[in-house]
Amino acid sequence: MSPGRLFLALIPLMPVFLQAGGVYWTDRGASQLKRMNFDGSNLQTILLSGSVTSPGRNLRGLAVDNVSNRIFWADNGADRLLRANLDGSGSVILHTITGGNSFPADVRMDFANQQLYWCDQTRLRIQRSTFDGTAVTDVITNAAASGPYFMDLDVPEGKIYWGDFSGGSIFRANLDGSQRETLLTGNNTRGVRIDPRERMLYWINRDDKKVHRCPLAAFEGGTIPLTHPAVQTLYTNLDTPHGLTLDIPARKIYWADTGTNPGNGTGGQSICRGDFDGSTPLEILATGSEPWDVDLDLRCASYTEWVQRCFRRDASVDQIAPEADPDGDGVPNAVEYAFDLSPMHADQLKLATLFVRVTPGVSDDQQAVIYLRRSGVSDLKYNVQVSTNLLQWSDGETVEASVAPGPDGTELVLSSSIHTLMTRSNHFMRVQVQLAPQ
Ligand SMILES: [Ca+2]
Ligand SMILES: [Ca+2]
Repeated sequence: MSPGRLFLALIPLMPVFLQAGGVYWTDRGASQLKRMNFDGSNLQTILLSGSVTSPGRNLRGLAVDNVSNRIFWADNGADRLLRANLDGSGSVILHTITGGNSFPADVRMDFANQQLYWCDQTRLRIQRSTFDGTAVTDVITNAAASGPYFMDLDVPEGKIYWGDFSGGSIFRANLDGSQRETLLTGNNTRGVRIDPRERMLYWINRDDKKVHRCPLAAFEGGTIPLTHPAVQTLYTNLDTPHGLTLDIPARKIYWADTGTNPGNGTGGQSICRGDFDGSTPLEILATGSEPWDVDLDLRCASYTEWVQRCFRRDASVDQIAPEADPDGDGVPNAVEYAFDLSPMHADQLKLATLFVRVTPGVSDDQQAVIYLRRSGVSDLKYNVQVSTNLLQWSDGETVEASVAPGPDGTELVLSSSIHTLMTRSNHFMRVQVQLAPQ
């Protein structure tokens, strides 16, 4: 058997349905919801056209639901959680916090359990509800003396991470609030995110005006200070950095900067982008009045959009070409696009996995390949081929046994050979990717 292999050819393809992704953010100063392309182009104000026409007068956290094409956000002016379709239609108030003295801040989503989480800074708690705003439940009460302010979820690991408003700590607990830990001290947290793939925690410190990260392994021995040697500094000399989000496949970080310390650093009143390892200078993608939080819809409808997502705006034409391999990992950009990999990082992930498929009740086994495929794109075509000699490859001798939804507009495809191991002693499979001319 051979490992899954790839082949790149260029052919024209017919257009199909497109769903572009992009960057969504709250502009607290302008009381507006914003959307733009990954490189900051095509900046738009989202106009609401449902049961509310104003997003609120004190906008805070925002989260994108690219499964159902919706955005969720918090308005600290009227103490509400709201929702709208990505185009602003269907806007609705999900939940209004009654009793006064509340401050809904960051919002995050648990898609596996269909739950919306939010921090309530002044009521010192983290709460959740359904995506329709019903069944409001306390998750963690007394989350911090100064109140929880920014948070993230690691649903597969059953963890919630949050930072407090002014106490200087980042905490972690189970999703039911048990096994609470203090991970970090000495940090005025304004944005925290987890990368489950590399077990890395990212956060922003409003006081030192920096973006930091640290391997989760460093917290295994208990609480560490910001000065711990395992804490890395990615970006410095910022203005007033706030909300933070990650593009894990592309290894990019995005953050908002409210700009409330004008003249003190770079990126004020802007949405900024950098690299996971801080290896290239920050990019200022767009400016606003007081950007407060940012989130991403990572779907890409075309190679051009993927380039905007994965490369710096000043990348050279040679670097972004489909046949180029700027990270030197042997995978050309077109294939990095097809399998949702990073074109600027030598990926350790397998492109496709080949295995023997055992079907209960069937007397012989078949080879099968499993791979990640973009759905809803106009310029890619995937084709699984088989061979007995690695020289001649045949189409039409595989069956798509299952297609399961993957993250961010992808799907996980299991394709099985029609030949059994009994009838073919030499048997190879490969996934062919075809990209339309750019
Ligand atoms: Ca590459
Ligand atoms: Ca790569």
